[in-house]
This record gives sequence, structure tokens and C-alpha cells, in this order.
Amino acid sequence: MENVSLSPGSPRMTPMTLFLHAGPSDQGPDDGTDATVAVQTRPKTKRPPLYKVLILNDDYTPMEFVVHVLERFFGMNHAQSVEIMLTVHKKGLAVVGVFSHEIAETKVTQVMDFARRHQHPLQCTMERE
Ligand code: TYC
Repeated sequence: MENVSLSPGSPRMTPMTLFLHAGPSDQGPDDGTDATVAVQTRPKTKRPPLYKVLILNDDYTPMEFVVHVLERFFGMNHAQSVEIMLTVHKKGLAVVGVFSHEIAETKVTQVMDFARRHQHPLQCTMERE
């Protein structure tokens, strides 16, 4: 290996991709022995996706029950809970929190179980942001 050079990737390419060139680069005709490989020097750490948890309106679940759910499972104070419950009642649904996949799934399960135990049809779902 007569000549080894390291150069940063061009601006339009993925950050931190280095091109490692081995072989005579500036003398003689191309004999086909030069090699250039891209080396990823920094593993890309993507942020995990977030999930919205939504509460849906229905005609039967008592308003006080929804307010209680928002206080109990989403840490809202009473005024916030009443406000969000009324938004759901008027608009049909509202986002009540944004969480990692695991936490969102747990919230949905907790709310659905709690509603079923009290025989209310309240629906809670999650959606990728
Ligand atoms: N619409 C219900 C009622 O009039 C109240 C309600 C609000 C139900 C929010 C569900 O997610 C809900 N009793």
C-alpha cells in the first residue's frame, strides 16, 4: 500500500462517513488496484419514535369518570382534566400524552382495563407521532 489517505465525506453525504483510499493516487495510469471504502466512524443513534395516547368520545361514559382517568393515569390536575375531557366531548378526541412505545402501551392498557372494570365503553388508543 504505497499511499493511504483519509478524507472527510463531501457535505452532501452522511456526516462522519470517511473515505479511505489505498493505492498510488497521483502517479501513472490506473492499473485497477486502487481501493476506496466508506467507513462509518460514528454509529447513527436514532431517537426512538414517540407515540400519542388519545382518548375518544362516546355517548355513555360519565364525564366525571373521564376526569378521574385523566387525573389518575395522566397526572393532570382537576382543572386540566376537566378541560381535556370537555375537548374530547366536543371534538371527539384529544391527545392526552406523548410517550415511548412501551409507556404508551401501558397507559392504553391501564385505561382500557379500568374502563372495562367499571363497565364504561371509554376508548383509549395510541398513534405514532
Ligand atoms: N360524551 C360523554 C357524555 O356526554 C362524556 C365523555 C367525555 C365520554 C370524554 C368520553 O372520552 C370521553 N357523558
